[in-house]
Amino acid sequence: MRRKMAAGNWKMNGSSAALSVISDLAAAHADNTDTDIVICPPAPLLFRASEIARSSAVTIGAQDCHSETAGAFTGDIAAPMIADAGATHVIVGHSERRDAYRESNSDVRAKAKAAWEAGLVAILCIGESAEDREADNTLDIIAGQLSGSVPNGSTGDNLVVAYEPVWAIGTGAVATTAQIDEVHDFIRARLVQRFGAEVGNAIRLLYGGSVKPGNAVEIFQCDNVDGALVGGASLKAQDFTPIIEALI
Ligand code: G2H
Repeated sequence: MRRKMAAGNWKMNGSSAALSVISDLAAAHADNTDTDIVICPPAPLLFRASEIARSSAVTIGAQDCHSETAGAFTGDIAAPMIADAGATHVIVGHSERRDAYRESNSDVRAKAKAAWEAGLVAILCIGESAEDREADNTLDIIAGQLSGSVPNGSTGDNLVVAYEPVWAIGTGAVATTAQIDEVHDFIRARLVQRFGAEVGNAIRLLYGGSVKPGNAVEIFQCDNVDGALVGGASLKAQDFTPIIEALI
């Protein structure tokens, strides 16, 4: 049985005042031992967020890391720094970074490897564009992203793959359960083929892209959906809580 996961990606939103969302979630889910709840705030909030979440059901993740451990990389954050701030997870390869910063599959692979070396769980994002889907290339794109972005050596629990169709991110458009099933079953098969049944079946698969309280229950009924990576609806405890509860 894979543990369920609800991961919130705050993107470039939030301030120290928003950290009350973490204490609210921790209080609301004090008895929740079934679901991993991960909040990924902007980097300046990581340390305080980790302090607030300490000993609660909430854990903290970063939104990106550099592939090197230190050096002359102005503005970047190394994976060991994220761990040092008390976080346990890091998102790598989000489509916004693949797009805005031209991150390639090999860049994402190096970041995931750096995350593992720092003892972090990598939440590795993949997903096709609207053009890819219209051209019926979805599974080819997913296959290429998986083979190119996922490093060798997954132990199962150090990797979470988030399928986020780019056309569904922040748009309100959600993939149908048939579309989610098709892609998640494909990802699972590829992971089992590459890492073997034990590891491949242990890696959690999240769906992301306009997940809201109103659509979470239906999405979570898909066999190979182990949770969600949630953007906008993770910014308020009252929106994120029903999504977490839909997983329990
Ligand atoms: C996709 C998702 C979070 P939203 O980026 O990763 O954002 O839920 O706002 O579509």
